[in-house]
Amino acid sequence: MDLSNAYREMVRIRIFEERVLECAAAGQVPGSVHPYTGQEAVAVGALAARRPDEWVVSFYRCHGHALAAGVPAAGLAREILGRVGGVCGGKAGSMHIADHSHHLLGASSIVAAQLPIAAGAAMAEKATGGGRAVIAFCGDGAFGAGAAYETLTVAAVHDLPLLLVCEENSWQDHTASDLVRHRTPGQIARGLGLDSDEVDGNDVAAVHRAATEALARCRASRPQVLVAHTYLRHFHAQLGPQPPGEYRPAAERERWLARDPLARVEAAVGRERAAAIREQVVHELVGVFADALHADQPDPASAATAVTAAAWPSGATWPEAVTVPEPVA
Ligand SMILES: Cc1ncc(C[n+]2csc(CCOP(=O)(O)OP(=O)(O)O)c2C)c(N)n1
Ligand SMILES: [Mg+2]
Repeated sequence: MDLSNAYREMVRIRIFEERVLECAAAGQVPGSVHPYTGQEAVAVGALAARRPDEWVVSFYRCHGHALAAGVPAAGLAREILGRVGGVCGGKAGSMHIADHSHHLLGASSIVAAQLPIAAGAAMAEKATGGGRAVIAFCGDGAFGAGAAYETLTVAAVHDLPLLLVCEENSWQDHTASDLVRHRTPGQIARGLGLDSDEVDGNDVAAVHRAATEALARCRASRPQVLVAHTYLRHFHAQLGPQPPGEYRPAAERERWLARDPLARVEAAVGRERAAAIREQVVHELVGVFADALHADQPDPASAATAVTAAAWPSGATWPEAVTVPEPVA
């Protein structure tokens, strides 16, 4: 993979998220913000391996996935700030980013709710025979939800071209994951009969390699789970202007923060080149946020528009062709 490009994408996500947190601290973000800082190598590495027409499905920590999927920073910033010109008209907000023009199907604030949606998209891809995979992201906490078990079982039974990238950051909100589970995501995936691989989620080239291999198997209709080990640089979420207090052990934080995914690529890219890339990105994003903060808020009269992908045709009825199979004796 081109490490300069990967570095640029990762720095863009890092600086974008830092700017979003500044806006949140200034009371400019409606609702909560779940920053992606520290986990940039997962989105960038995994999505560099997808074809641009393969669908991506995300969860509330979705800004990094959106940028890595090619969603323009300007439309994303306006969306998070609740402004006209946002990718969802400024009405969806931070946790529910969707941009179908970049094959980002959507993101969900409900833990694991995005997984059955991704399986449905994978089922459609399989039915239409396009040979494309669907990439879904989730946190490690999603593996405690029933929807994840159901999705993985359906994916295995129907050989769906689904790649689930699990971002294992050892925490679920302010709860340490090991307090609330007795099997890891990889063990659960393998127990349900799926292929599962583990990767250093702070090493963008390693994530890219693992995702490339997983996607090749996926496109041949073998669902895959890729567990990427990583860590949040900031915290779980910020609701309103006040950041949360620290909830993770200092020694654990220090250990992980010393393995910063950006610093690890910087050495390979070269300090001077990295500094130049960073400067360009800062310049771009200063403009993006200045523009977004000057944009209007959506007109309340537009609240009920663009809520569904297509209007249900007037006078339409439910399809009659739905038949209920006889129970098996
Ligand atoms: C069904 C459901 N239950 C509880 C919550 C509250 N909640 C929000 S984030 C979160 C933790 C999820 O952790 P994880 O999946 O590991 O993702 P991370 O935040 O670490 O990226 C919880 C429990 C929710 N959003 N949805
Ligand atoms: Mg987690």
